[in-house]
Amino acid sequence: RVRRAVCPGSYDPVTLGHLDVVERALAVADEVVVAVLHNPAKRGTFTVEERLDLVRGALAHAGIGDRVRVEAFADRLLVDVCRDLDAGVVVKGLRGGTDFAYELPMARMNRHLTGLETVFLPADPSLEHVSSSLVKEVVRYGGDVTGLVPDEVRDALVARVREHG
Ligand code: COD
Repeated sequence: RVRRAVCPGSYDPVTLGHLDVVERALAVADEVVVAVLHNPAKRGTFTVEERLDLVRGALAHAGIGDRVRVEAFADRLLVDVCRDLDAGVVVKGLRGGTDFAYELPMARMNRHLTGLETVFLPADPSLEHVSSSLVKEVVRYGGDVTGLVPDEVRDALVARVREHG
C-alpha cells in the first residue's frame, strides 16, 4: 500500500469513469491527489477553475472526498508533479487496447525519467465507453449523458453548448 497516489488527467470535464478510478485508487493508496493538468495556451471546454469545482462537487456528492485532494498543474511533466507532491505512484484506468497503446509508452517514459511507477486499473465494463470527448460530442448533438457524468456536469455541459450555439 502506498501513501499517496496521483490520478492525472485533463478532466474536461470529469466523468463517472474518472470518479470510479479515483475511488478505486483509494484501495491502493492512503491518499489520492486528482491532478488536473492543463495547457494554459489551449482553451478547453471548461476553465481550470470550473474543472476543479466540478471534480470537487462530484467527489463530495459521491461521498469519496475524504482522502482525496484536487489540484491544478499548468503544463508540467507528470514526474515533476509527482515529485513535488511526494507521490509514489500514478493510478490510471484502462478502457481497452487503445488506452493501453497510448499509456504504455508514457508509463515507461515516466519510469525512465524518475522511477515513477504506474498502476493500471481495468475500467469498469459499464463505463468503458465513457470519455470526456465522447460525452461532449453526445451533448453537442443533443443526446442525453445522464448516468455517464454527474448530473451537475451534465447540466454544465448542456449550458455550455447552448452558450456556444
Ligand atoms: N474508465 C476508466 N478510466 C478512465 C475513464 C473510464 N471511462 N475515463 C478516463 N479514465 C482515466 C484514464 O486513466 C485516463 O488516463 C485518465 O482517466 C484521464 O483521462 P483524461 O481524458 O481526463 O486525460 P488525458 O488523457 O487528456 O490526460 C493525459 C495526461 C494529462 C495524464 C498526460 O498527457 C500527461 O501525463 N501529461 C503531462 C505531461 C507529461 O508528463 N508528458 C510526458 C508523459 S511520458
